[in-house]
Amino acid sequence: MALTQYFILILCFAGVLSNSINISNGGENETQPFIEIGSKYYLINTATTMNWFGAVLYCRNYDSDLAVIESAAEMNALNFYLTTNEGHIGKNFWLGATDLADEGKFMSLKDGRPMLYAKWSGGQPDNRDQHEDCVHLWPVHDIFYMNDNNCMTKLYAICELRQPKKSCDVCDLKNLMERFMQHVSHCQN
Ligand SMILES: [Ca+2]
Ligand SMILES: [Ca+2]
Repeated sequence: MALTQYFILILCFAGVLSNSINISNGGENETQPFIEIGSKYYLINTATTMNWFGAVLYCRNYDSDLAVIESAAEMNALNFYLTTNEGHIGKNFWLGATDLADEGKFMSLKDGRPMLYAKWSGGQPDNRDQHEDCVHLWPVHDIFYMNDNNCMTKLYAICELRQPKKSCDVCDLKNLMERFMQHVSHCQN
């Protein structure tokens, strides 16, 4: 039994190490086509418009989630990028927030909790025609704000990586080492 546990631990340990090596060797290529904007890595799709559900699936296909803006700092960083990089201004981008489940209560798709941050455009969210349940970035005079829109409207998508911080790999390794040391001390007792 103990031998099996050690074997599993070694396999896990090897897996963590190989991940770390890939990241250190991969450098910037590791996160492509994601780009670092502020504290997160985003994939900004400007090739194909899709409805909100299509945008959710599109991001999942890249092991990411439809972006959820959680602070003014994130909003400002994204706004700056979108308004200073050609080809983004004038476009609308779906975000990972919706009040589909409970009208008026906008929830984050990422964690199922209420949206932490919102920068609504004037008069929004208005649930126009009682049919606007999905949140998107909307350029108003070249600055992006949020608006609720019909989920079937075809817009572009912004995805965000789930664990953008490379330091998380260090956390995983640290946790694994702690578990390993606990196991060793348990065996010695
Ligand atoms: Ca609504
Ligand atoms: Ca609206």
